[in-house]
Amino acid sequence: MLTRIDHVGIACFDLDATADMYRRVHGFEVAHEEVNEEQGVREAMLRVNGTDDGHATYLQLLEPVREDSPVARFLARHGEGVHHIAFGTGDVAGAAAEIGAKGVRVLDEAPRPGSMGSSITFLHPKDCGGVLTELVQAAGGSGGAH
Ligand code: CMX
Ligand code: CO
Repeated sequence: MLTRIDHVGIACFDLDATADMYRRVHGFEVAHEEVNEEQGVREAMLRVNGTDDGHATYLQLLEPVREDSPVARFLARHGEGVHHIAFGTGDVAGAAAEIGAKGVRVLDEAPRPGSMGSSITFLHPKDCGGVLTELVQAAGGSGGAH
């Protein structure tokens, strides 16, 4: 079951400048920053609000750390902007199996590490109305802090 919007991923060329814009214009602060080598990104999580499953909704700013990464390819083709939407679930492997059984391409054989100790997997945008879709299980399972 998908229970919340975990984050909206936004591709940018300059993470620090984009985070500054969100601080100045929207009043959002960076709650967390990390490099995910496997995904090829430096990312900043801007917490927007808490959700009624005990977790939260974020903006995820993404700056590529190598040219052969999905975010670098996206920026080259489309420029800066919304890259993906991520839904939260208490069971990412179960949700991916359930959705995969409906004929949607799941892009990872097994969940991979995501932001803040979460487990993530992606659904192909061509099977989701043109939207690259991520499923996220927060660290500590369905009831833990995110
Ligand atoms: N949203 C919507 N459509 C997208 C897209 C996106 N983010 N990225 C690519 N596409 C579309 C392209 O427009 C293209 O469509 P057309 O054939 O109609 O032109 C098609 O998908 C293939 O594009 P591509 O440039 O060949 O794309 P890639 O080789 O990068 O493959 C995808 C696309 C989705 C399989 C790949 O980006 C992927 O595996 N993504 C998952 C991992 C990821 O994005 N990680 C970064 C985020 C990490 C995080 O959130 O923590
Ligand atoms: Co994401």
